[in-house]
Amino acid sequence: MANTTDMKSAQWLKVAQKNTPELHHKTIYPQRTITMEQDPGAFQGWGAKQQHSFNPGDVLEAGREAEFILDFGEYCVGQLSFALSVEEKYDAPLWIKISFAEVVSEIAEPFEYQGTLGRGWLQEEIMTIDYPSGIIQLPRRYAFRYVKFQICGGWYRFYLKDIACKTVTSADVKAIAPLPESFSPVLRRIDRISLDTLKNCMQTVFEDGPKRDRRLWLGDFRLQALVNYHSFKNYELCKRCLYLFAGLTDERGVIPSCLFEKPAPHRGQDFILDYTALFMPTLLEYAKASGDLDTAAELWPVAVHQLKTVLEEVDSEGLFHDSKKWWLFIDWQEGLDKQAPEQGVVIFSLKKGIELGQMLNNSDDIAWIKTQAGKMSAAAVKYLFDPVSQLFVSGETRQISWASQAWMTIAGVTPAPVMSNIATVPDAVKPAGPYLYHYVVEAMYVAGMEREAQTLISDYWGKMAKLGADTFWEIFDPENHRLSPYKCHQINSYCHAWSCTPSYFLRA
Ligand code: RAM
Repeated sequence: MANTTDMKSAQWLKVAQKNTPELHHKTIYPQRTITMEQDPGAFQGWGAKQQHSFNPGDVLEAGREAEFILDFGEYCVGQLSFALSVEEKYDAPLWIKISFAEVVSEIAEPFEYQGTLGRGWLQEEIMTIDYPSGIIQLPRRYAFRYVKFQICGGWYRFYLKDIACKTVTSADVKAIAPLPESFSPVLRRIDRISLDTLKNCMQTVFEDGPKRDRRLWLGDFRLQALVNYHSFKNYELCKRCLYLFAGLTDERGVIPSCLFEKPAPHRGQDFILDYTALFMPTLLEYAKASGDLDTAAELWPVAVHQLKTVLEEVDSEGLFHDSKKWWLFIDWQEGLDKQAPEQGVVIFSLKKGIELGQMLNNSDDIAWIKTQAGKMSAAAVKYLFDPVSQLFVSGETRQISWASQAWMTIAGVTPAPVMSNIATVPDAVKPAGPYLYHYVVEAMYVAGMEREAQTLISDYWGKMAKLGADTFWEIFDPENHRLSPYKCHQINSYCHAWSCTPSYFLRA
């Protein structure tokens, strides 16, 4: 007989299933044909130059061999279809290679792939067609703005028309009003790009990226949900994601850091300590935004269990140590010491536990959570705060990083104005990507540095916008456009969930 935990998991996966959102579609057509040009001032050194404008009824035609690059004019997530026909003197199968690109470099440069992730994420299809006529519908869902067709036929002409993408999202774009004119044009543009990013990641779960990894990650989900509460307000999708996590805990009761929907919901292999801790805040934020206290009450034991699990890494004095049993994420920055930032994440999550516990009147749990939060805050000041620099330090090397100051500030452990102090330390370890930049901006708001926060949004996300981003990127270093945690910039995701948060700051 199935035990109670299994029964609960099955029940929760059913709740998740019931909350599968409605999907919205739109048909998008290519706007123009382009060529790729090397341009040192453009993102990753490549620009797109218009060849011809392109209208929905237009036909692409050639004989023998041809290459066409189409620009859809906006970022699309969906299925591509087109109609094919050939001259009567057709004498050989038609070979077609189709490559999709979120950004120009993906098709401007050949895929000489040596990255660490599966090559299958690079979006391309090769087909050989014996009888080229009628509508061709490509098999996958693609994420792109540009499509390259490379075609090879025989001694005949071929014709390509009705090229279109049927897009898909669970975001209801009608629910959104643009930011008021009182915001600067730069910030309004950043907001629009952020919402496009979120919309394209909103599918039957909050995906981290519609090109890659196309799955639900807890750390990304928390940030997407925050933006969603102030924009599309799809509470059903948030509920589905919470129940998927709760329904897929492992034998220790720990929720996975990522999960897959197909062929049936199942957990990924990664366990990130900071993500695990953040389940509690994510549940609280959902309850506050949606008013759905029933879900919060039902999943409260799961959230408490996550806190208990991460506390196993904290010593009797309240200090976090890396036992190497977990993946400590925080950011992709190489060499970043995670001790102090993790200490901050756990304190923050405990405090959110107190808040949710109070909403649900769970006095027993609140008592021990309070004790732990107090102990960890005291240990943070005693062992990780350096009175000379007036900054938090991390690990044995006593590393000074933005990550440590940001997370301690968010956690409310502020023996000094560390967010302004760090600005005077040029060699402090900086964030490498938008996920940590989000928390730096949040810490600035918490510290009352509203002007600095808005400047950072305009500078960092604004730089991506200036470089032509249609949606915000997974990783962005203004000094190194080809930075990739996976040793290949082409496999980076250029529409990435965790980068959509400027809209949260601008709209909340
Ligand atoms: C990557 C994804 C995802 C992130 C994890 C840590 O695989 O980009 O967004 O949450 O790493």
